[in-house]
Amino acid sequence: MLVVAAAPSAYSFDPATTALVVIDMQRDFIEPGGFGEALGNDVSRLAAIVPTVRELIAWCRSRGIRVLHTREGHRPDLTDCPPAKRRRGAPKARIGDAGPMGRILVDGEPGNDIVPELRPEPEEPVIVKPGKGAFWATPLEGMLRDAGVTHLVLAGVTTEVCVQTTMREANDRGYECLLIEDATESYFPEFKRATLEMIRAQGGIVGWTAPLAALRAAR
Ligand code: TIU
Repeated sequence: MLVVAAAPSAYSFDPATTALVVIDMQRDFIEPGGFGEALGNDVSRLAAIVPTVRELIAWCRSRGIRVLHTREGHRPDLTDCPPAKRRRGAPKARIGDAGPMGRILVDGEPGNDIVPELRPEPEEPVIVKPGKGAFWATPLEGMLRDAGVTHLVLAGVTTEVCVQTTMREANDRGYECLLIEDATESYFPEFKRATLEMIRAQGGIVGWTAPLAALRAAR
């Protein structure tokens, strides 16, 4: 077992039964012209964590921790995109509309690719998800169960939307979850701060948080 100096308390895990889930580090959220910008966000904040996420992935690979990636993406016919989701907000371009990186938030389009710095290894699963949470309408839970995974390390974007939703889904399914503080980011700094606080409040009601340096120092 390795022990991380995490908040609100020490987080213990066995690399053999742990998976890193890297959430939605895709061009749609990180580069101009994708879904994030279409919603009116300044996407430049998110690119700043790419080097840290890259280090985290490399560390996990070197420790034999399974690495999984997710992308938020819809089928080209949008049959997995509820009209309520497509209508939401007043975006410059809606899901499925043509944008500078291809159709917005559609699987297979250039904008839906994971950023090149974080390209998955061929053996690493990439879960394409139609929702904010990575468990909804995906094979993730069965994949984790088949692999005997009990602990999840989480990273990615955005902290309070897809990352927090996934962490809550995982927590309700019995996984012990650690969110890496400097490997997640939001378009809204105050939402990131609040999300980290609410996750570890009440004795870790949703799980644990720690910076990458604490994970690297785990013994
Ligand atoms: N809008 C926003 O903050 N996030 C999303 O729509 N998806 C993810 O967080 N991946």
